[in-house]
Amino acid sequence: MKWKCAGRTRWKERAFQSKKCVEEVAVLRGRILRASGGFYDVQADGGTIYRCRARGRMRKNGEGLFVGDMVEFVSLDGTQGVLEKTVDRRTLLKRPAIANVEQVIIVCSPQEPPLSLQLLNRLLVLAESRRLQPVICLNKNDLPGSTEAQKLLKEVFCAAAYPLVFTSALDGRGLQELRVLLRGRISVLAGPSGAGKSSLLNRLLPGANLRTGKVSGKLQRGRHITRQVELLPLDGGGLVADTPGFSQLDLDDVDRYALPSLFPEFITVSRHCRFTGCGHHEEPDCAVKQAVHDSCLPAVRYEHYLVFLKEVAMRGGVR
Ligand SMILES: Nc1nc2c(ncn2[C@@H]2O[C@H](COP(=O)(O)OP(=O)(O)OP(=O)(O)O)[C@@H](O)[C@H]2O)c(=O)[nH]1
Ligand SMILES: [Mg+2]
Ligand SMILES: [Zn+2]
Repeated sequence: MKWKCAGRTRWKERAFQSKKCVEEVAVLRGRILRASGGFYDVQADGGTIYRCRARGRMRKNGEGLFVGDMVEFVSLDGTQGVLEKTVDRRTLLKRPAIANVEQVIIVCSPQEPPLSLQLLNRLLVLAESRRLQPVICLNKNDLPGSTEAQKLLKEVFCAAAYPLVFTSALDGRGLQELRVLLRGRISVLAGPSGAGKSSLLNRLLPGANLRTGKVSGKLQRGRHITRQVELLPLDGGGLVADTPGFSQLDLDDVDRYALPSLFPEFITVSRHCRFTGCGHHEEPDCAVKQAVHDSCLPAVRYEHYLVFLKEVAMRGGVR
């Protein structure tokens, strides 16, 4: 096979050499932190980062390689390597495409952009459906309206018992709490554009230098600044990925019959519903509806549950 570019020839030769002596060379393990233009930056167990290419066989078989994947690779010269295979992929998120995520930090703000409980509930449902631990992070607590927003979040999410953290990337409040929640885990930051995800990471990781952007004045919307996905190593262990913000998000792979179980506060109460597998909608003697009526469960969570139920039911809902 002819190779047009000398650089690629060298890669090919070295990859071939490494294949020949793969039995003698120690196979290393590491995690893909970023992927770009056919190269993968892999952090080995010891912490060194190797720039790798995938073995031709992997590319031919179309074996997907994702940021977050654990891989086995052969070192070429201590800085470059050849990926041999992925190991133990436990989970794979589609958007953003990251493997093995454990936790999602949902970043929102009291204003710029304004707090949307429906978007927050939607993200919580998506996190639950992928079995990720959700954390709610209200950022921009230096802005007016943050005390009211904090109170609202405490009320709405008390029954679900989601961890809540109140931060400001501007004055640094709450960052220590956030650091503790991130430690030792693989997390992604998600949430609307402009809520301050990249700004928070720039505060937590001063070397990260992630691009941030102003929220547009009139629409109070972010400008979708972050585009690429990468995992950033945290001091003291753990990895965190910034993700692009979004304005719309559909529940396209949420199962209609699983939806009630994605609202954790409904689960215990639903034991008292008349029907097992109650959809908490038109069924008689529904304990969840009764609890909402008696103000024992937050009305806004139930209201959004019905919105999502309609959405997934209209789509056919079962998968
Ligand atoms: N007042 C205040 N402004 C903040 C805070 N955090 C971020 N900002 C500002 O909010 C704007 C958006 O911040 P980004 O960090 O780019 O937001 P993002 O969530 O990463 O946005 P996308 O990448 O578009 O999803 C910037 O002008 C930041 O300076 C904060 O805690 N307080
Ligand atoms: Mg960003
Ligand atoms: Zn019910």
